Amino acid sequence: MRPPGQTVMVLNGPNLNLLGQREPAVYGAATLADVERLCAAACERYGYALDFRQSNHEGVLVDAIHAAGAAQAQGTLAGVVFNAGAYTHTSVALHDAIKGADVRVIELHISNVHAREPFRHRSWLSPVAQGVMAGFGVRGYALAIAALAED
Ligand code: CA2
Repeated sequence: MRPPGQTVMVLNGPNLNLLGQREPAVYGAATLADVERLCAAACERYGYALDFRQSNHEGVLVDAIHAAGAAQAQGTLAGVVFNAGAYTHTSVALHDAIKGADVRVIELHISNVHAREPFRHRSWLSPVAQGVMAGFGVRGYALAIAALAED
């Protein structure tokens, strides 16, 4: 069990700002604001502060991972729950950022990517992630925060 008082970064990639507005059959009805509330409640249970972010831009996500690595090295960050969206399947830059920052990342997907199109089966993040959470809907965010806390 990690000491409380740290921050958890929840980082969301491209198009996740549209959550709850389209494709409810795949991603559910919860909005990103709902996800932020759910994450805040999960963090509160473990005494964590929440740093919740979303960006549609790969470089902004790379910068966030670098900042997370620095915060983890200082002892102020427990880890990152990262839904990189479609960049999961394309981004060598995010793979390199996680590896270079030496930061604890839980890769997260709302949907079960392995039950979907073959192009979603490939992840550049999984080899550098501590673990992978997929297919539990937005509840997966809370489960991932619990996993960081109970590790
Ligand atoms: O299942 C997930 O969480 C994904 O990371 C979501 C990505 C997708 O590219 C990954 O393969 C799996 C897509 C995020 C886009 O989210 C939208 C939400 C509502 C409407 C349109 C897009």
